[in-house]
Amino acid sequence: MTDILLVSNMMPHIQEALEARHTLHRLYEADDRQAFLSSVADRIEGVATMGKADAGLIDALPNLKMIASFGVGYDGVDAAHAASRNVIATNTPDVLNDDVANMAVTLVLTCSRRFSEWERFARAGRWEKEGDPPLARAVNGRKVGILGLGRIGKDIARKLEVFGCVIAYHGRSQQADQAYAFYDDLTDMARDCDFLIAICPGGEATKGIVNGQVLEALGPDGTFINVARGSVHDEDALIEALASGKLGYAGLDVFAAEPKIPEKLRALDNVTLQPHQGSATVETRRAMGDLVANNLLSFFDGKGAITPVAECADIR
Ligand code: NAP
Ligand code: 8YV
Repeated sequence: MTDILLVSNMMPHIQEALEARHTLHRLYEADDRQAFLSSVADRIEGVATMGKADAGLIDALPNLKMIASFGVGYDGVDAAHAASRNVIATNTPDVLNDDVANMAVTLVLTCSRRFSEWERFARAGRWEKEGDPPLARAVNGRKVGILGLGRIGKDIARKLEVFGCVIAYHGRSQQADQAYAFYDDLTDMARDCDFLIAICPGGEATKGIVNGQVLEALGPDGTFINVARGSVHDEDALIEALASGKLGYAGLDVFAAEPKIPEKLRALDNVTLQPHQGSATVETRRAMGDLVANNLLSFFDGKGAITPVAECADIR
């Protein structure tokens, strides 16, 4: 039996799978988290978390061996620090590709057809008073630039090709096995595209890379979709571009300071908002939870972690 710290309240099936074989300590239930942590710190070898484990937490646990994080994005886990302490960190890749890609495609269609706007229009009884709303835009034949052609980005590309979209991508390097047009400059790609979809990791390296210049290049007929992290866009610049009409439309699943969405953004008509729902289906969340539990079970059975993050790939 191993002592595992539950940093956050995780899905019951994760807790049940772990509790059948190990001892769980629930940090999220403690009134005094610091005192609780001190009382169990020496015993803890595993951590299960909803995407957060900073250097302070890692250093507070001298016998820590593994951090299993729920979610593929691990910008809230200090993986480099974990690796420097020989602690292995895992995430939940691949099992969520389909649903997150579906969210991106839904946002593309929702924005191009002004679905949320006309839904509000119909619901408010404006149709009978004002007549038909203005025409929307087709997606067939339109150019989509993907910022981050990784596991999910490729799935988005494949799905949007079925709708007749023409795909391009930007990343740190060109992928030899991909036929899509590669742009080494994000602004250039935005200028050439009708849609820009962000699906790269969050964190310092991508902080604010979708800035005012990129949004202006996308232009008044352009649409920005973010299913990556809110840190990837400059939120003030995004609000300004949408409000002034320099950018046509946005579909956002992620925000800079979740769960807060700025009032100014919520007030705009030319934006569709989702409360970070990319992977939020019963099926996908169950699969993500299974992977969190199975990573811990496999590791503490001596069979190794299943999906270590890149920084920890060499740790056994
Ligand atoms: P992935 O397979 O690692 O793909 C990431 C892609 O981003 C790669 O193509 C990579 O290409 C590119 N990239 C990395 N760093 C970059 C940089 N500094 N500048 C430009 N491009 C960069 O990851 P994934 O599984 O597809 O997931 C991607 C992200 O989606 C996650 O990290 C998470 O933040 C987000 N996500 C959101 C939700 C949601 O609910 N909205 C759900 C799941 C995931 P290069 O290496 O060539 O740069
Ligand atoms: C989850 C995500 O909503 O996997 C990710 O990176 O952003 C989403 O799947 C999140 O991890 C739940 O906390």
